[in-house]
Amino acid sequence: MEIFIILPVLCALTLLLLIGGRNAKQLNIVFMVADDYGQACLCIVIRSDDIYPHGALLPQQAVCSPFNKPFLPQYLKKLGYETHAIGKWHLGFCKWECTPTYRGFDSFYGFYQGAEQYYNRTVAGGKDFRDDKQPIMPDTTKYSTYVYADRARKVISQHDKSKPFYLYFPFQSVHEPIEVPVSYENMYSNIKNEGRRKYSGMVTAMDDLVGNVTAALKENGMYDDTLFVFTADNGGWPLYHGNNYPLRGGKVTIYEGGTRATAFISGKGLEKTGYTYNGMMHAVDWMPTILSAAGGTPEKDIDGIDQWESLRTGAPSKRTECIYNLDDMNPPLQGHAAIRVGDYKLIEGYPGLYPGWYKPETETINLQTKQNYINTTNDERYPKQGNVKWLGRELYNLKDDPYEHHDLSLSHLDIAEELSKKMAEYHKQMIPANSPKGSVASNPQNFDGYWSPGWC
Ligand SMILES: *[C@@H]1O[C@H](CO)[C@@H](O)[C@H](O)[C@H]1NC(C)=O
Ligand SMILES: *[C@@H]1O[C@H](CO)[C@@H](O)[C@H](O)[C@H]1NC(C)=O
Ligand SMILES: *[C@@H]1O[C@H](CO)[C@@H](O)[C@H](O)[C@H]1NC(C)=O
Ligand SMILES: [Ca+2]
Repeated sequence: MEIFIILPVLCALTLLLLIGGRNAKQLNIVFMVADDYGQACLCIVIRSDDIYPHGALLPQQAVCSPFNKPFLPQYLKKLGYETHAIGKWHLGFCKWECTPTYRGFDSFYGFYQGAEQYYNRTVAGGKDFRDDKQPIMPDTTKYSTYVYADRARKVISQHDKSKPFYLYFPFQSVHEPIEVPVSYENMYSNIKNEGRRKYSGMVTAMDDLVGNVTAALKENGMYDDTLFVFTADNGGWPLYHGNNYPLRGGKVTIYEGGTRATAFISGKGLEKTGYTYNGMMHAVDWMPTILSAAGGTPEKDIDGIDQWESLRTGAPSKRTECIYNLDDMNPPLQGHAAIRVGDYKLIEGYPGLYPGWYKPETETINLQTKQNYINTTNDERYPKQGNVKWLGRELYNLKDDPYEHHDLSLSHLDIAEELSKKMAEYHKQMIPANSPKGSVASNPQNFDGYWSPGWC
């Protein structure tokens, strides 16, 4: 029963806690993040003295994650950890200082952009793969999960067992493009829709990769000292055969379908196990939580809350509210914002492109035809730039109405006002995002065909 998954959340994370153990020596930690499988990468809460990029970084943008705060592996190294990253980076790469081995990782194996082809490892007209700093091209007949499994086996088997081990594993799976070996696709021959059949195969390939990591840790005698975290960065993308039903919306919406995900933690260090944790947890809490599990002391002036004690023992969450997003840029007039306080969630502005409830494609029409979507061109609730008629406020009680069917913003005006004020307080702390136009200097043709640092 190691891998069992239910619906958890960005803002009210439901976690399965499995198999504990005593915390004698420093834990090994494996932090796995599935891409577009659930939980929010929407969050753009800007309240620092450095400038954050806006939204998902494009390959040509000369910007990366700011330098004013250390990354988790930088703290872990001070605690004696060996730190490895395998998979997707997507935190900027226009100069070496932005890249993984300059930001706390002893090794990196993967790609810099947000997505790429699973075999030929190209995206937006460039090749994208690295072994540490070195551009490489792994066997293009090999599906990427196999390539990553080989690397995981290598770093685990070569690990100096006298030191604690940290593996950050942001999976390429199950982001589009929809590609998978036919053997995995054939496991779902009952699914008529081709895209959904392949997507299902991709999930199983990812599952096997988790099994590979587990097996390698066992073979190397590290498994019993390891804490696992598995989560996802945002909801499934309906357009690319992901599914969040019965939750509303999906990736690129602020509804729960875009912001809840699957997650579990398992292994060493947990005291209470075998249950579902319903406390509120935000994606930014992982950093101080993992640091605390590793024996470190998180800084106080960060947005993330150290939830290690709560997760370890099953105590109530230390978080009572969270921001989903505060975005003034997209769309420019309505913005795009949401906050949760207790059971209530207030959305202000544009909720996102896919605001409906989409059943898995085995049951309905192919979503690529878009027949099942609200036509946002005609629906005055989803105005385009220039149309400010719609107040753009929705209020839900997520405890009673987790699928966001019943807007309470008019019937519970006092609660809506209260949440709106809280959101305005966060808003005051915001600084403008840095979202530069693409730079021609980024062109991979200048770098032997690879997306490469050296142009900012
Ligand atoms: C990579 O693979 C995709 C999907 O098969 C294909 O469309 C694309 O043209 C390939 N690119 C290169 C550079 O081979
Ligand atoms: C690990 O990966 C290999 C292929 O690289 C595969 O044959 C094997 O079944 C996988 N699973 C486990 C649990 O090792
Ligand atoms: C949405 O409505 C507009 C205006 O009536 C129409 O031009 C467009 O084709 C519709 N889009 C879809 C996807 O049905
Ligand atoms: Ca994602």
